[in-house]
Amino acid sequence: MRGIVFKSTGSWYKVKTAEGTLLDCRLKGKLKLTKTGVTNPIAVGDNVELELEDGQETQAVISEIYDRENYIIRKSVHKNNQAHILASNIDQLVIIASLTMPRTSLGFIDRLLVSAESYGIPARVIFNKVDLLDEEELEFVGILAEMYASIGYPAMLTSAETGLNVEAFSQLLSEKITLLSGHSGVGKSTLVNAIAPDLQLNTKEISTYANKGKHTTTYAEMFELSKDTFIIDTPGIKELGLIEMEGENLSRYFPEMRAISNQCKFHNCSHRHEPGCAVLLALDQGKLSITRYESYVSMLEGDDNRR
Ligand SMILES: Nc1nc2c(ncn2[C@@H]2O[C@H](COP(=O)(O)OP(=O)(O)OP(=O)(O)O)[C@@H](O)[C@H]2O)c(=O)[nH]1
Ligand SMILES: [Mg+2]
Ligand SMILES: [Zn+2]
Repeated sequence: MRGIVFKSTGSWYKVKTAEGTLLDCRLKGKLKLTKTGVTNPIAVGDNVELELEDGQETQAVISEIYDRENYIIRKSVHKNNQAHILASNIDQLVIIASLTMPRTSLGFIDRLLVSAESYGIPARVIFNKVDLLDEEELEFVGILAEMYASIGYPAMLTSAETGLNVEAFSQLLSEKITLLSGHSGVGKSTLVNAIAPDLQLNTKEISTYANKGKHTTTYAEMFELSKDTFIIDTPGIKELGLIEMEGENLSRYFPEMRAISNQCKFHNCSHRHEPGCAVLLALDQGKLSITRYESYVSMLEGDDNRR
């Protein structure tokens, strides 16, 4: 029997079978051996083989894990050099951001986009809560959305409050497995509830957004919105791990830089100060976004620009 892992709570897993039954599962002993450096052997999104436990109808053991198409890791907060597989087999990353309450920094968005690039996962950006913006802010966020779209990340403005583009949001999730990410309080769960009221995800009034570490949603969990449409709601992720980037050029993960870096005079150009740099020239000519370039520099320098 085959199934998809919907939720992991330590040693138990909720797995949905192809027939649509939710089973409580544990791991068969031999599967507990984990890859070095990874704290969890099974992640949300994994395709697994199940065997019903003797005499049980709702309990099974996971006897096999099928190869992952991709997966996203998250560095463990507690253990150094330990990574946690957040989710696997993802079709797209949808970043939910908001300009206010809370403010999502462009650095945060760009970091997530770099992660998505490094995993080869298509990404989109949604600016939610636009009902809270004044005219000037609305214009600004419109320009941002156009900028992201122009470099390959379709972007859109939504409001779960007024219903603006909620239907379009629903459309873009259709028949895909989507990882939803974004700071706590930007409205991830509210947007999903708006298109799938039956799910009744927990949402929360937050009086202060100063502490972006507090999350209503506290674990990654997969939800089925309709047949073949799944979302993985995550606790407002601070950081997605990057695929090993040592010795590689970070600008590879900025598609707009990648597109022109072969025109730089030096093949290993860092696009910071080198003569004949096509990226610096394009910046000068207003062909590249300054905020994206700033994110690039800040990531190169290892700054924490996530908040
Ligand atoms: N004005 C306005 N408020 C919104 C909108 N979307 C969500 N909210 C409110 O923002 C608050 C936080 O929403 P949640 O959906 O819980 O946020 P979340 O992103 O799921 O947060 P975590 O689960 O903590 O990561 C709630 O009070 C929502 O009602 C919107 O478009 N406009
Ligand atoms: Mg939530
Ligand atoms: Zn260059």
